[in-house]
Amino acid sequence: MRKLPAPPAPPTPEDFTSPVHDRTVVARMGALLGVAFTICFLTGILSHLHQYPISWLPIPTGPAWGYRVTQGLHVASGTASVPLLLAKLYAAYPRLFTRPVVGSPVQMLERASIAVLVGSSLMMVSTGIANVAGWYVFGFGFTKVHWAFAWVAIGALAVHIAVKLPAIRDALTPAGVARSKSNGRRGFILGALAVATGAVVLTVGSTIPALDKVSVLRSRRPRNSPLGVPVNRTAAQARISPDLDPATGDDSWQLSVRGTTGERVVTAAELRALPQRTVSLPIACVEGWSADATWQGVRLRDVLDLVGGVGGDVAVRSAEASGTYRESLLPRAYADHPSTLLALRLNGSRLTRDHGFPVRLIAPNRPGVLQTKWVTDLEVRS
Ligand SMILES: Nc1nc2c(c(=O)[nH]1)N[C@H]1C(S)=C(S)[C@@H](COP(=O)(O)O)O[C@H]1N2
Ligand SMILES: [Mo]
Repeated sequence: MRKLPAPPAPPTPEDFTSPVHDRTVVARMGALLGVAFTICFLTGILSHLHQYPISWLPIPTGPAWGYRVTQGLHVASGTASVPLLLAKLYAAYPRLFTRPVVGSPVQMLERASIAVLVGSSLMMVSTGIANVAGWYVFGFGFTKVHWAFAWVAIGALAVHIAVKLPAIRDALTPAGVARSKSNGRRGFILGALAVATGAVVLTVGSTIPALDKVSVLRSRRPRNSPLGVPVNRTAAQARISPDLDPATGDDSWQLSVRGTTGERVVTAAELRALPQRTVSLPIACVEGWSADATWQGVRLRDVLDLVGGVGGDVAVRSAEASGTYRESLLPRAYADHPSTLLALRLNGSRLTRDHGFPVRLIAPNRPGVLQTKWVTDLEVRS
């Protein structure tokens, strides 16, 4: 009887002969990815602090464009990480075939941290991209999951760097580079960088108006939107009563304001009788777009002066019955800021229903999600 041929042995890292699978390439790609992840992580923490403020770590009200820049960087660095991550995984994957599978404790830690790092990184970029695309396929709260996995990813990254530090150092020293089979494979790395840059350029027009035409993959188009600002959630989506309509009910609405000296109703006519101000402030949406705009309305602090002044943080509530962003909390320093308005007009026109008619909040250096539309109710929390 003839013996069956033995099954082929699994490959070993040495079977992958492309010079791209080289430790210097892997280490250099890792360094680039590390920069992108760090920018993304730090700007993400800032965004989280805006949305879930900590009393002992107040966020400054300026510069007015601050959140626009950090959120733009967050989305751009997250976008750039996708090709960088794929390139790094491609360069490194032959190491999956290192045997034994379970080696020394350090090796086990190394493998486990890589599994967690790769999994959580993919989770971060996929939820982030889906969010920017406004595609809520995942049946969970985006912010909570994105936030939790960010810590998993950054923790696994710290372990990964710590475990690999000797190897990284070795691969990146001049002697290490000289010993590597590809001398760092510059073409591959520059190619990955070019793709990353291209991905950013094709999308960053949602934030940088000058690149609007080039960014064919951008998620929003401020310039083509009515009143020059995209709408993230329409009045219909937010189930705002059709009675709140500039065409029919422009004078029938009112605000309820509760302050340190009591509660009162402020009518539309009273609000219009207060000094009207004009400010230039961006809307910077966490979903990856931003736009400059000119707003007209009354200072929030002028309204609060009717009920005892800015005596604390201010809860800003809307006509929206449910929804995560139906209400926001405005820290005291923001409520007191001269640029913080209850806006009645946007870019020279009366607010449309979708932009928050009759009145909406606009404050400097603040995420779009917290610029509450369809405001009905203010409450000072002293
Ligand atoms: N009440 C309420 N206000 C809201 C929202 C919302 O869902 N409900 N969405 C916010 C988000 S996510 C953004 S980016 C801005 C967008 O304002 P715009 O639609 O006028 O551009 O409104 C904010 N205000
Ligand atoms: Mo937003």
